[in-house]
Amino acid sequence: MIQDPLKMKFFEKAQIASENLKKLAKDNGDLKLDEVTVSQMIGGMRGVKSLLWETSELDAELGIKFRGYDIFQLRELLPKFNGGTEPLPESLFWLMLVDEIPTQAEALWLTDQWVRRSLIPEHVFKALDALPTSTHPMTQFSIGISALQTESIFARRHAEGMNKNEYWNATYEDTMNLLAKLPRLAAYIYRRSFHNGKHISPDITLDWAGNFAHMLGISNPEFKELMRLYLTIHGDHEGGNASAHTTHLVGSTLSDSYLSLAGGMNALAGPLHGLANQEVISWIIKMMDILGTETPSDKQVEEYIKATLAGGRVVPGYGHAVLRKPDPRFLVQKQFAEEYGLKSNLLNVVWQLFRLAPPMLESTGKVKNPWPNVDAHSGASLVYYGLKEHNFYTVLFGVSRSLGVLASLCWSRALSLGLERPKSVSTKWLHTFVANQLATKS
Ligand code: CMX
Repeated sequence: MIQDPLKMKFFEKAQIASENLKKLAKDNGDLKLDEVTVSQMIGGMRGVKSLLWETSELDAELGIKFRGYDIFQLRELLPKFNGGTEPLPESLFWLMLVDEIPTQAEALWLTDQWVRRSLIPEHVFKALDALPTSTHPMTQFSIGISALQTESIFARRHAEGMNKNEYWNATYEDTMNLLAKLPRLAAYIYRRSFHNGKHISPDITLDWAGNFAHMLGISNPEFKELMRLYLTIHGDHEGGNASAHTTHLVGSTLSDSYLSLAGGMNALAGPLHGLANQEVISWIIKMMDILGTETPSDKQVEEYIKATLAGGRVVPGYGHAVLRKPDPRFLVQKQFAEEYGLKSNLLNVVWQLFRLAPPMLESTGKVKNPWPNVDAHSGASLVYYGLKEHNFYTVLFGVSRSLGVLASLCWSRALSLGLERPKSVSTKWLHTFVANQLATKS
């Protein structure tokens, strides 16, 4: 019945997990997991344990672990392309979906699957071409993903009366098809926005990330390796971040993979989330412009940080809602730059900021994590290889993040997780509640 080895593994594992979860809910459904404080409600629900997410887990000190493996382990252990140095993002998807590191042959099978599924219908390109080329690439990306929804197997089968036992299957098919198409969609947006619509045909002998690099138009083989690493390390960050949570929330209504991912990408496009990678580079380049130098002194950088803070703005690329140490995704990008001998004034400033910004942020007395996050480094490496259009950077993040949020959507369907519908209250209710609690105590 099922010809697909990844789907077969997923089905077997998900069936067992689903039975176990049903039993857990039946036998222990009343156990309390957490309590919510007033400041958590006002401050964006930090730390409230209320989501199930199989594909990765974030530790405040150690950073992200994908099915138990950290970034540095995955850089070693995941299959590579043609003896290269960086992991294949396809193999991260395999790991996240079925909790097993794929063999080289399994990873290449997935590469081939995504090549076969990568064709984009003409109407999607036409929808994009109807937009001004100045439209932000993330807006185009979201529209492109929504336009692809015509291809949804889940939506079609649901309209035909699909049995709910088949939801996982249709979601898996949509996810595989959508992931296969994303590099072509993103490259199309890049070339129409910044290269006069001179598009580059896919190279079907390449892997998912390598072909993406090729279609962007950057031929340096090192850039392909950077893309493999980039698309791996941004792949997932557990379930509570805004893009993951949004994809999950939209998906909980039984919206298909396309509509769910478009929602998630709209969340990623915010400056406090994925857009920070564009903001970091714009912020540094603005500093260089203002100072009239690409090699600012420590004192000049400190003054610029001070002015940013005094202006009521955040230092982009620094801080995190969960992490309390330098982001390993920042560190691995630095490691790549050092190993490949990347040298530029921009990279020097990124590393200068790593030295200067944390103590300054710490001295504000309010920033909980003064360390760099993933976005502090990524742009400088991209500029080094010639990808200089900053407002495209969040699309790269989005292509990668789709791996994790869509693997998770498959799990949400397989585990029959419920429609999200937390309880809301008004500020009036909250004030009354607090007053009553205080009155009872006194
Ligand atoms: N620069 C200046 N102030 C910062 C700061 C930064 N980089 N990071 C946090 N703060 C401030 C917050 O704005 C907040 O100030 P107020 O009390 O005046 O509102 C205070 O410090 C406490 O915030 P926090 O608890 O440390 O951080 P949050 O969990 O509220 O926010 C984040 C986390 C990422 C939104 C925040 O650190 C930030 O705005 N960073 C810059 C933007 C950025 O790099 N975002 C990318 C994050 C990674 C990603 O999702 O891609």
